[in-house]
Amino acid sequence: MSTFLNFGLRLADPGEFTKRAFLNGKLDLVQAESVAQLISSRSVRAAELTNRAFSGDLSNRLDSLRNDIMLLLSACEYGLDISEEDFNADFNISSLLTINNISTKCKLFLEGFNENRYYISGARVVISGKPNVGKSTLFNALIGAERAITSERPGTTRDYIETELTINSVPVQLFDTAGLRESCDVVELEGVRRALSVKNNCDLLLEVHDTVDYIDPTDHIIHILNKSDLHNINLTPKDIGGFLYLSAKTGDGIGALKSAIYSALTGGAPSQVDISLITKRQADSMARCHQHLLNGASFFKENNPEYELVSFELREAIKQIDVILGATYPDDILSKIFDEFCVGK
Ligand SMILES: Nc1nc2c(ncn2[C@@H]2O[C@H](COP(=O)(O)OP(=O)(O)O)[C@@H](O)[C@H]2O)c(=O)[nH]1
Ligand SMILES: [Mg+2]
Repeated sequence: MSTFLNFGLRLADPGEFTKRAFLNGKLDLVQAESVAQLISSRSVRAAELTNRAFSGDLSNRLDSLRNDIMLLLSACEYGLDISEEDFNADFNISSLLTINNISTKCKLFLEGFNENRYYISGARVVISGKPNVGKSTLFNALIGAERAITSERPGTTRDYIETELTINSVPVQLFDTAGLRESCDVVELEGVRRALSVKNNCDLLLEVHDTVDYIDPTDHIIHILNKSDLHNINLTPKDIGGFLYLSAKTGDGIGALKSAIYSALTGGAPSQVDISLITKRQADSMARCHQHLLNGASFFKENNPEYELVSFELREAIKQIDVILGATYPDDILSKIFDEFCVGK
């Protein structure tokens, strides 16, 4: 290889082959992104969905959505041209219905992504809480193995440890963190700092308590009241409202916790969606497209529809679909996408 390199041969950049296929119009950006996703798929569902994107089925759906918006845009441009006397209230109502239908389609795309995103990218789930509440014991109970060291001495977990497991086919990266407490020990403080950084960058937090603390019910947090084997006699259902009550030590309630994790990540029922957006980049653009359609609809609702403004919003919505498909793209987006590929793809 070094001989060839001396002759001027160079190694391919990450994702270079796929990038060239994209730049030469053989693949659109959705298909190009699906190559990397397909390779890193960690669940059958992820492989199925990324395969639908690779085959062009997702792009066809997006094209059809773009077409719907384009047709409405043409109608509105026509509305701009006709005089006020010719203004047709029926046209206004039917256009409003159409824009609402299209925005529902966008919403379905977004909901489908939310249901499926963790099947595709995996979820970061972090166990957090004060020292000694049973975080490491819970970590071991969830993975069904003695991985984390547990002890009655607070401050046993000095850093964080992580492992991979699947919960109902959703790939989960599970983190056990150091208990958050004030300390003068430099090593422990570093553990706490790292625990905070993992905690701030997760998809779902399992906050463990061993007493009934005040809790603020927030999305993306499951509050767990651990050690049910010790104090279940004294607690009423009212005391434990908002908590998932379990014993990490005996395993009682671990099944219910896994179901709660699955529901929090996917919305509960197995997804019916067979074609889904597959990256956050795509979903972010779809959310912007949806917002432009909602803005557009608000200009119809008046008795005197403002077609200039509707047209503007429809054009902006179309631009977002073009961004998803890669019909228009800023250069830095391309390097961001393809740099994540491994060499030789
Ligand atoms: N009785 C009982 N003890 C528990 C339970 N979970 C953890 N412990 C004990 O609490 C102590 C601290 O547990 P550990 O998992 O190290 O806590 P961490 O500091 O939050 O990681 C250990 O002695 C565990 O055996 C539980 O569900 N029931
Ligand atoms: Mg621990």
